[in-house]
Amino acid sequence: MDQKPLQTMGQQSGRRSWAEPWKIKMVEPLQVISRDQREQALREAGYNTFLLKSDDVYIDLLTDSGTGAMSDRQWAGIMLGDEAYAGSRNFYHLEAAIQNYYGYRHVVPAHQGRGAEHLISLAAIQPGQFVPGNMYFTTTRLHQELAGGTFVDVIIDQAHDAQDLHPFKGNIDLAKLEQLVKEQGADKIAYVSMAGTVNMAGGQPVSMENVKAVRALCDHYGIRLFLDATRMVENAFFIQEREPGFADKSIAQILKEFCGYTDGAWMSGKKDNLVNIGGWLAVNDDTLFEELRNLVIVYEGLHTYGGMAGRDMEAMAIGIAESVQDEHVRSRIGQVRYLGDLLIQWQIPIVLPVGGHAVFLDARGFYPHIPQDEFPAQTLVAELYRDSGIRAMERGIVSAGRDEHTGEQHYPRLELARLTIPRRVYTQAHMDVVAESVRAVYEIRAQTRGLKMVFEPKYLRFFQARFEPL
Ligand code: P70
Repeated sequence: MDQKPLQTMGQQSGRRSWAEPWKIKMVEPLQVISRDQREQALREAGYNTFLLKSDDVYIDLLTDSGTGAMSDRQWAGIMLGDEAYAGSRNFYHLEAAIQNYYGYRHVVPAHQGRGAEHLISLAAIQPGQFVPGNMYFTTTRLHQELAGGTFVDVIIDQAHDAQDLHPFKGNIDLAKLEQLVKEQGADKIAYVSMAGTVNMAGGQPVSMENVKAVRALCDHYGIRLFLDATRMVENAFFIQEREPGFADKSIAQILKEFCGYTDGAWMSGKKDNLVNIGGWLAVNDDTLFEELRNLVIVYEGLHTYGGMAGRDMEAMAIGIAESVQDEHVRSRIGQVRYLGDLLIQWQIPIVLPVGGHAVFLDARGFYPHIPQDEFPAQTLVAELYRDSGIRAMERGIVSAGRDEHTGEQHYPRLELARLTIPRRVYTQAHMDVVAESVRAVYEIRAQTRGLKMVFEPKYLRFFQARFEPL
């Protein structure tokens, strides 16, 4: 039998290979349970991957949130925690890192992203106002609604089409935004809520040109522009790669320029900032800052810790500096893309172009025979777990939930299963195992049946809903 010569990854792509800019110092053993045990675990978890025990999971691609590996420097920083109730030195390190890399004037710490979302929503939304944004995110929209606001999706249409190859599918559609402002009046717009790389669209970026144009429109109408900076570093990579004029700028320069067009940001530090827990809010306006600094003590903790231990703040300050290193971001997104490219070559339907933090499987492409209210993406994540113990996350109709006024389910066009890659945790070999499991599940797609929901919680139902096979 003829054997093809083996090729490295770089050779397969016609370039010199490159690798992660780190080596491994400590490992965490993994185990795989048997197929029968997985079947049982799935039943006990109500076919919801959020309800699985992590000991029953082999490769965990549920989320990139808080699941990254910290560096030796960050762990050293943990030992330097100053656990003073007030004025911890670690807070000042964190504040300086945010001011330096993101460029905002004032910093308010929070225990994680949704803590920060809660505060900004309370401070910046009057009941009855609208909050336009580039596609909803679950926790963000919920906090906007709990504060009395109504979220309006103003992302470009291409974002809702899994196959559209637009390089900046996270962009805001200026015409949609302006129409809303004209219809409602500028005083009915709380602020524009822009996310850097849009999670629910597949990790898709916003261009510098777009944020500039949105800024100009906001200035024209006197509206504030706030940024969900959770994965903004990854957004900066796409600008460097795709937008004319940015190839020679560093990720750090692009990040700071982008943030400079916005009035403030909230952050889940558990993603880009490379920590297991933490978040922050940062704004330029003095009055708004005073209000946020007052609110944080009610809901999170004193304004110099906001729900974090001193050591957590130190780890995040160091993580921020590491996160903007060009080599780090290139290898991080390179790994996501490696998995995506394998699936593309095997003609498995995924969201294109491959985004920053995850490969999103298009469940409609897998299961055209399963109607959306039989939960195709939920079915797909259950099938993947059954096949190999790999855990993914539903990002379709279950995540979209119900309309707060009518109680009707939202029917999002995107019905996706997210294979989310934690930062600095898994190897290329893990990605190969994942790709082969996705293929195995794809091959049996025609026999696969949907699910019915048998328990539905009131808030963010995807976390705790339970299902049974049809
Ligand atoms: C995920 C996580 C969190 C997140 C985010 C964006 C763009 C804010 C937050 C909130 C965790 C998650 C959250 C809700 C549903 C599923 C998973 N995203 N903005 O896995 O930050 O989690 O720190 O409160 O992506 O995508 P936090």
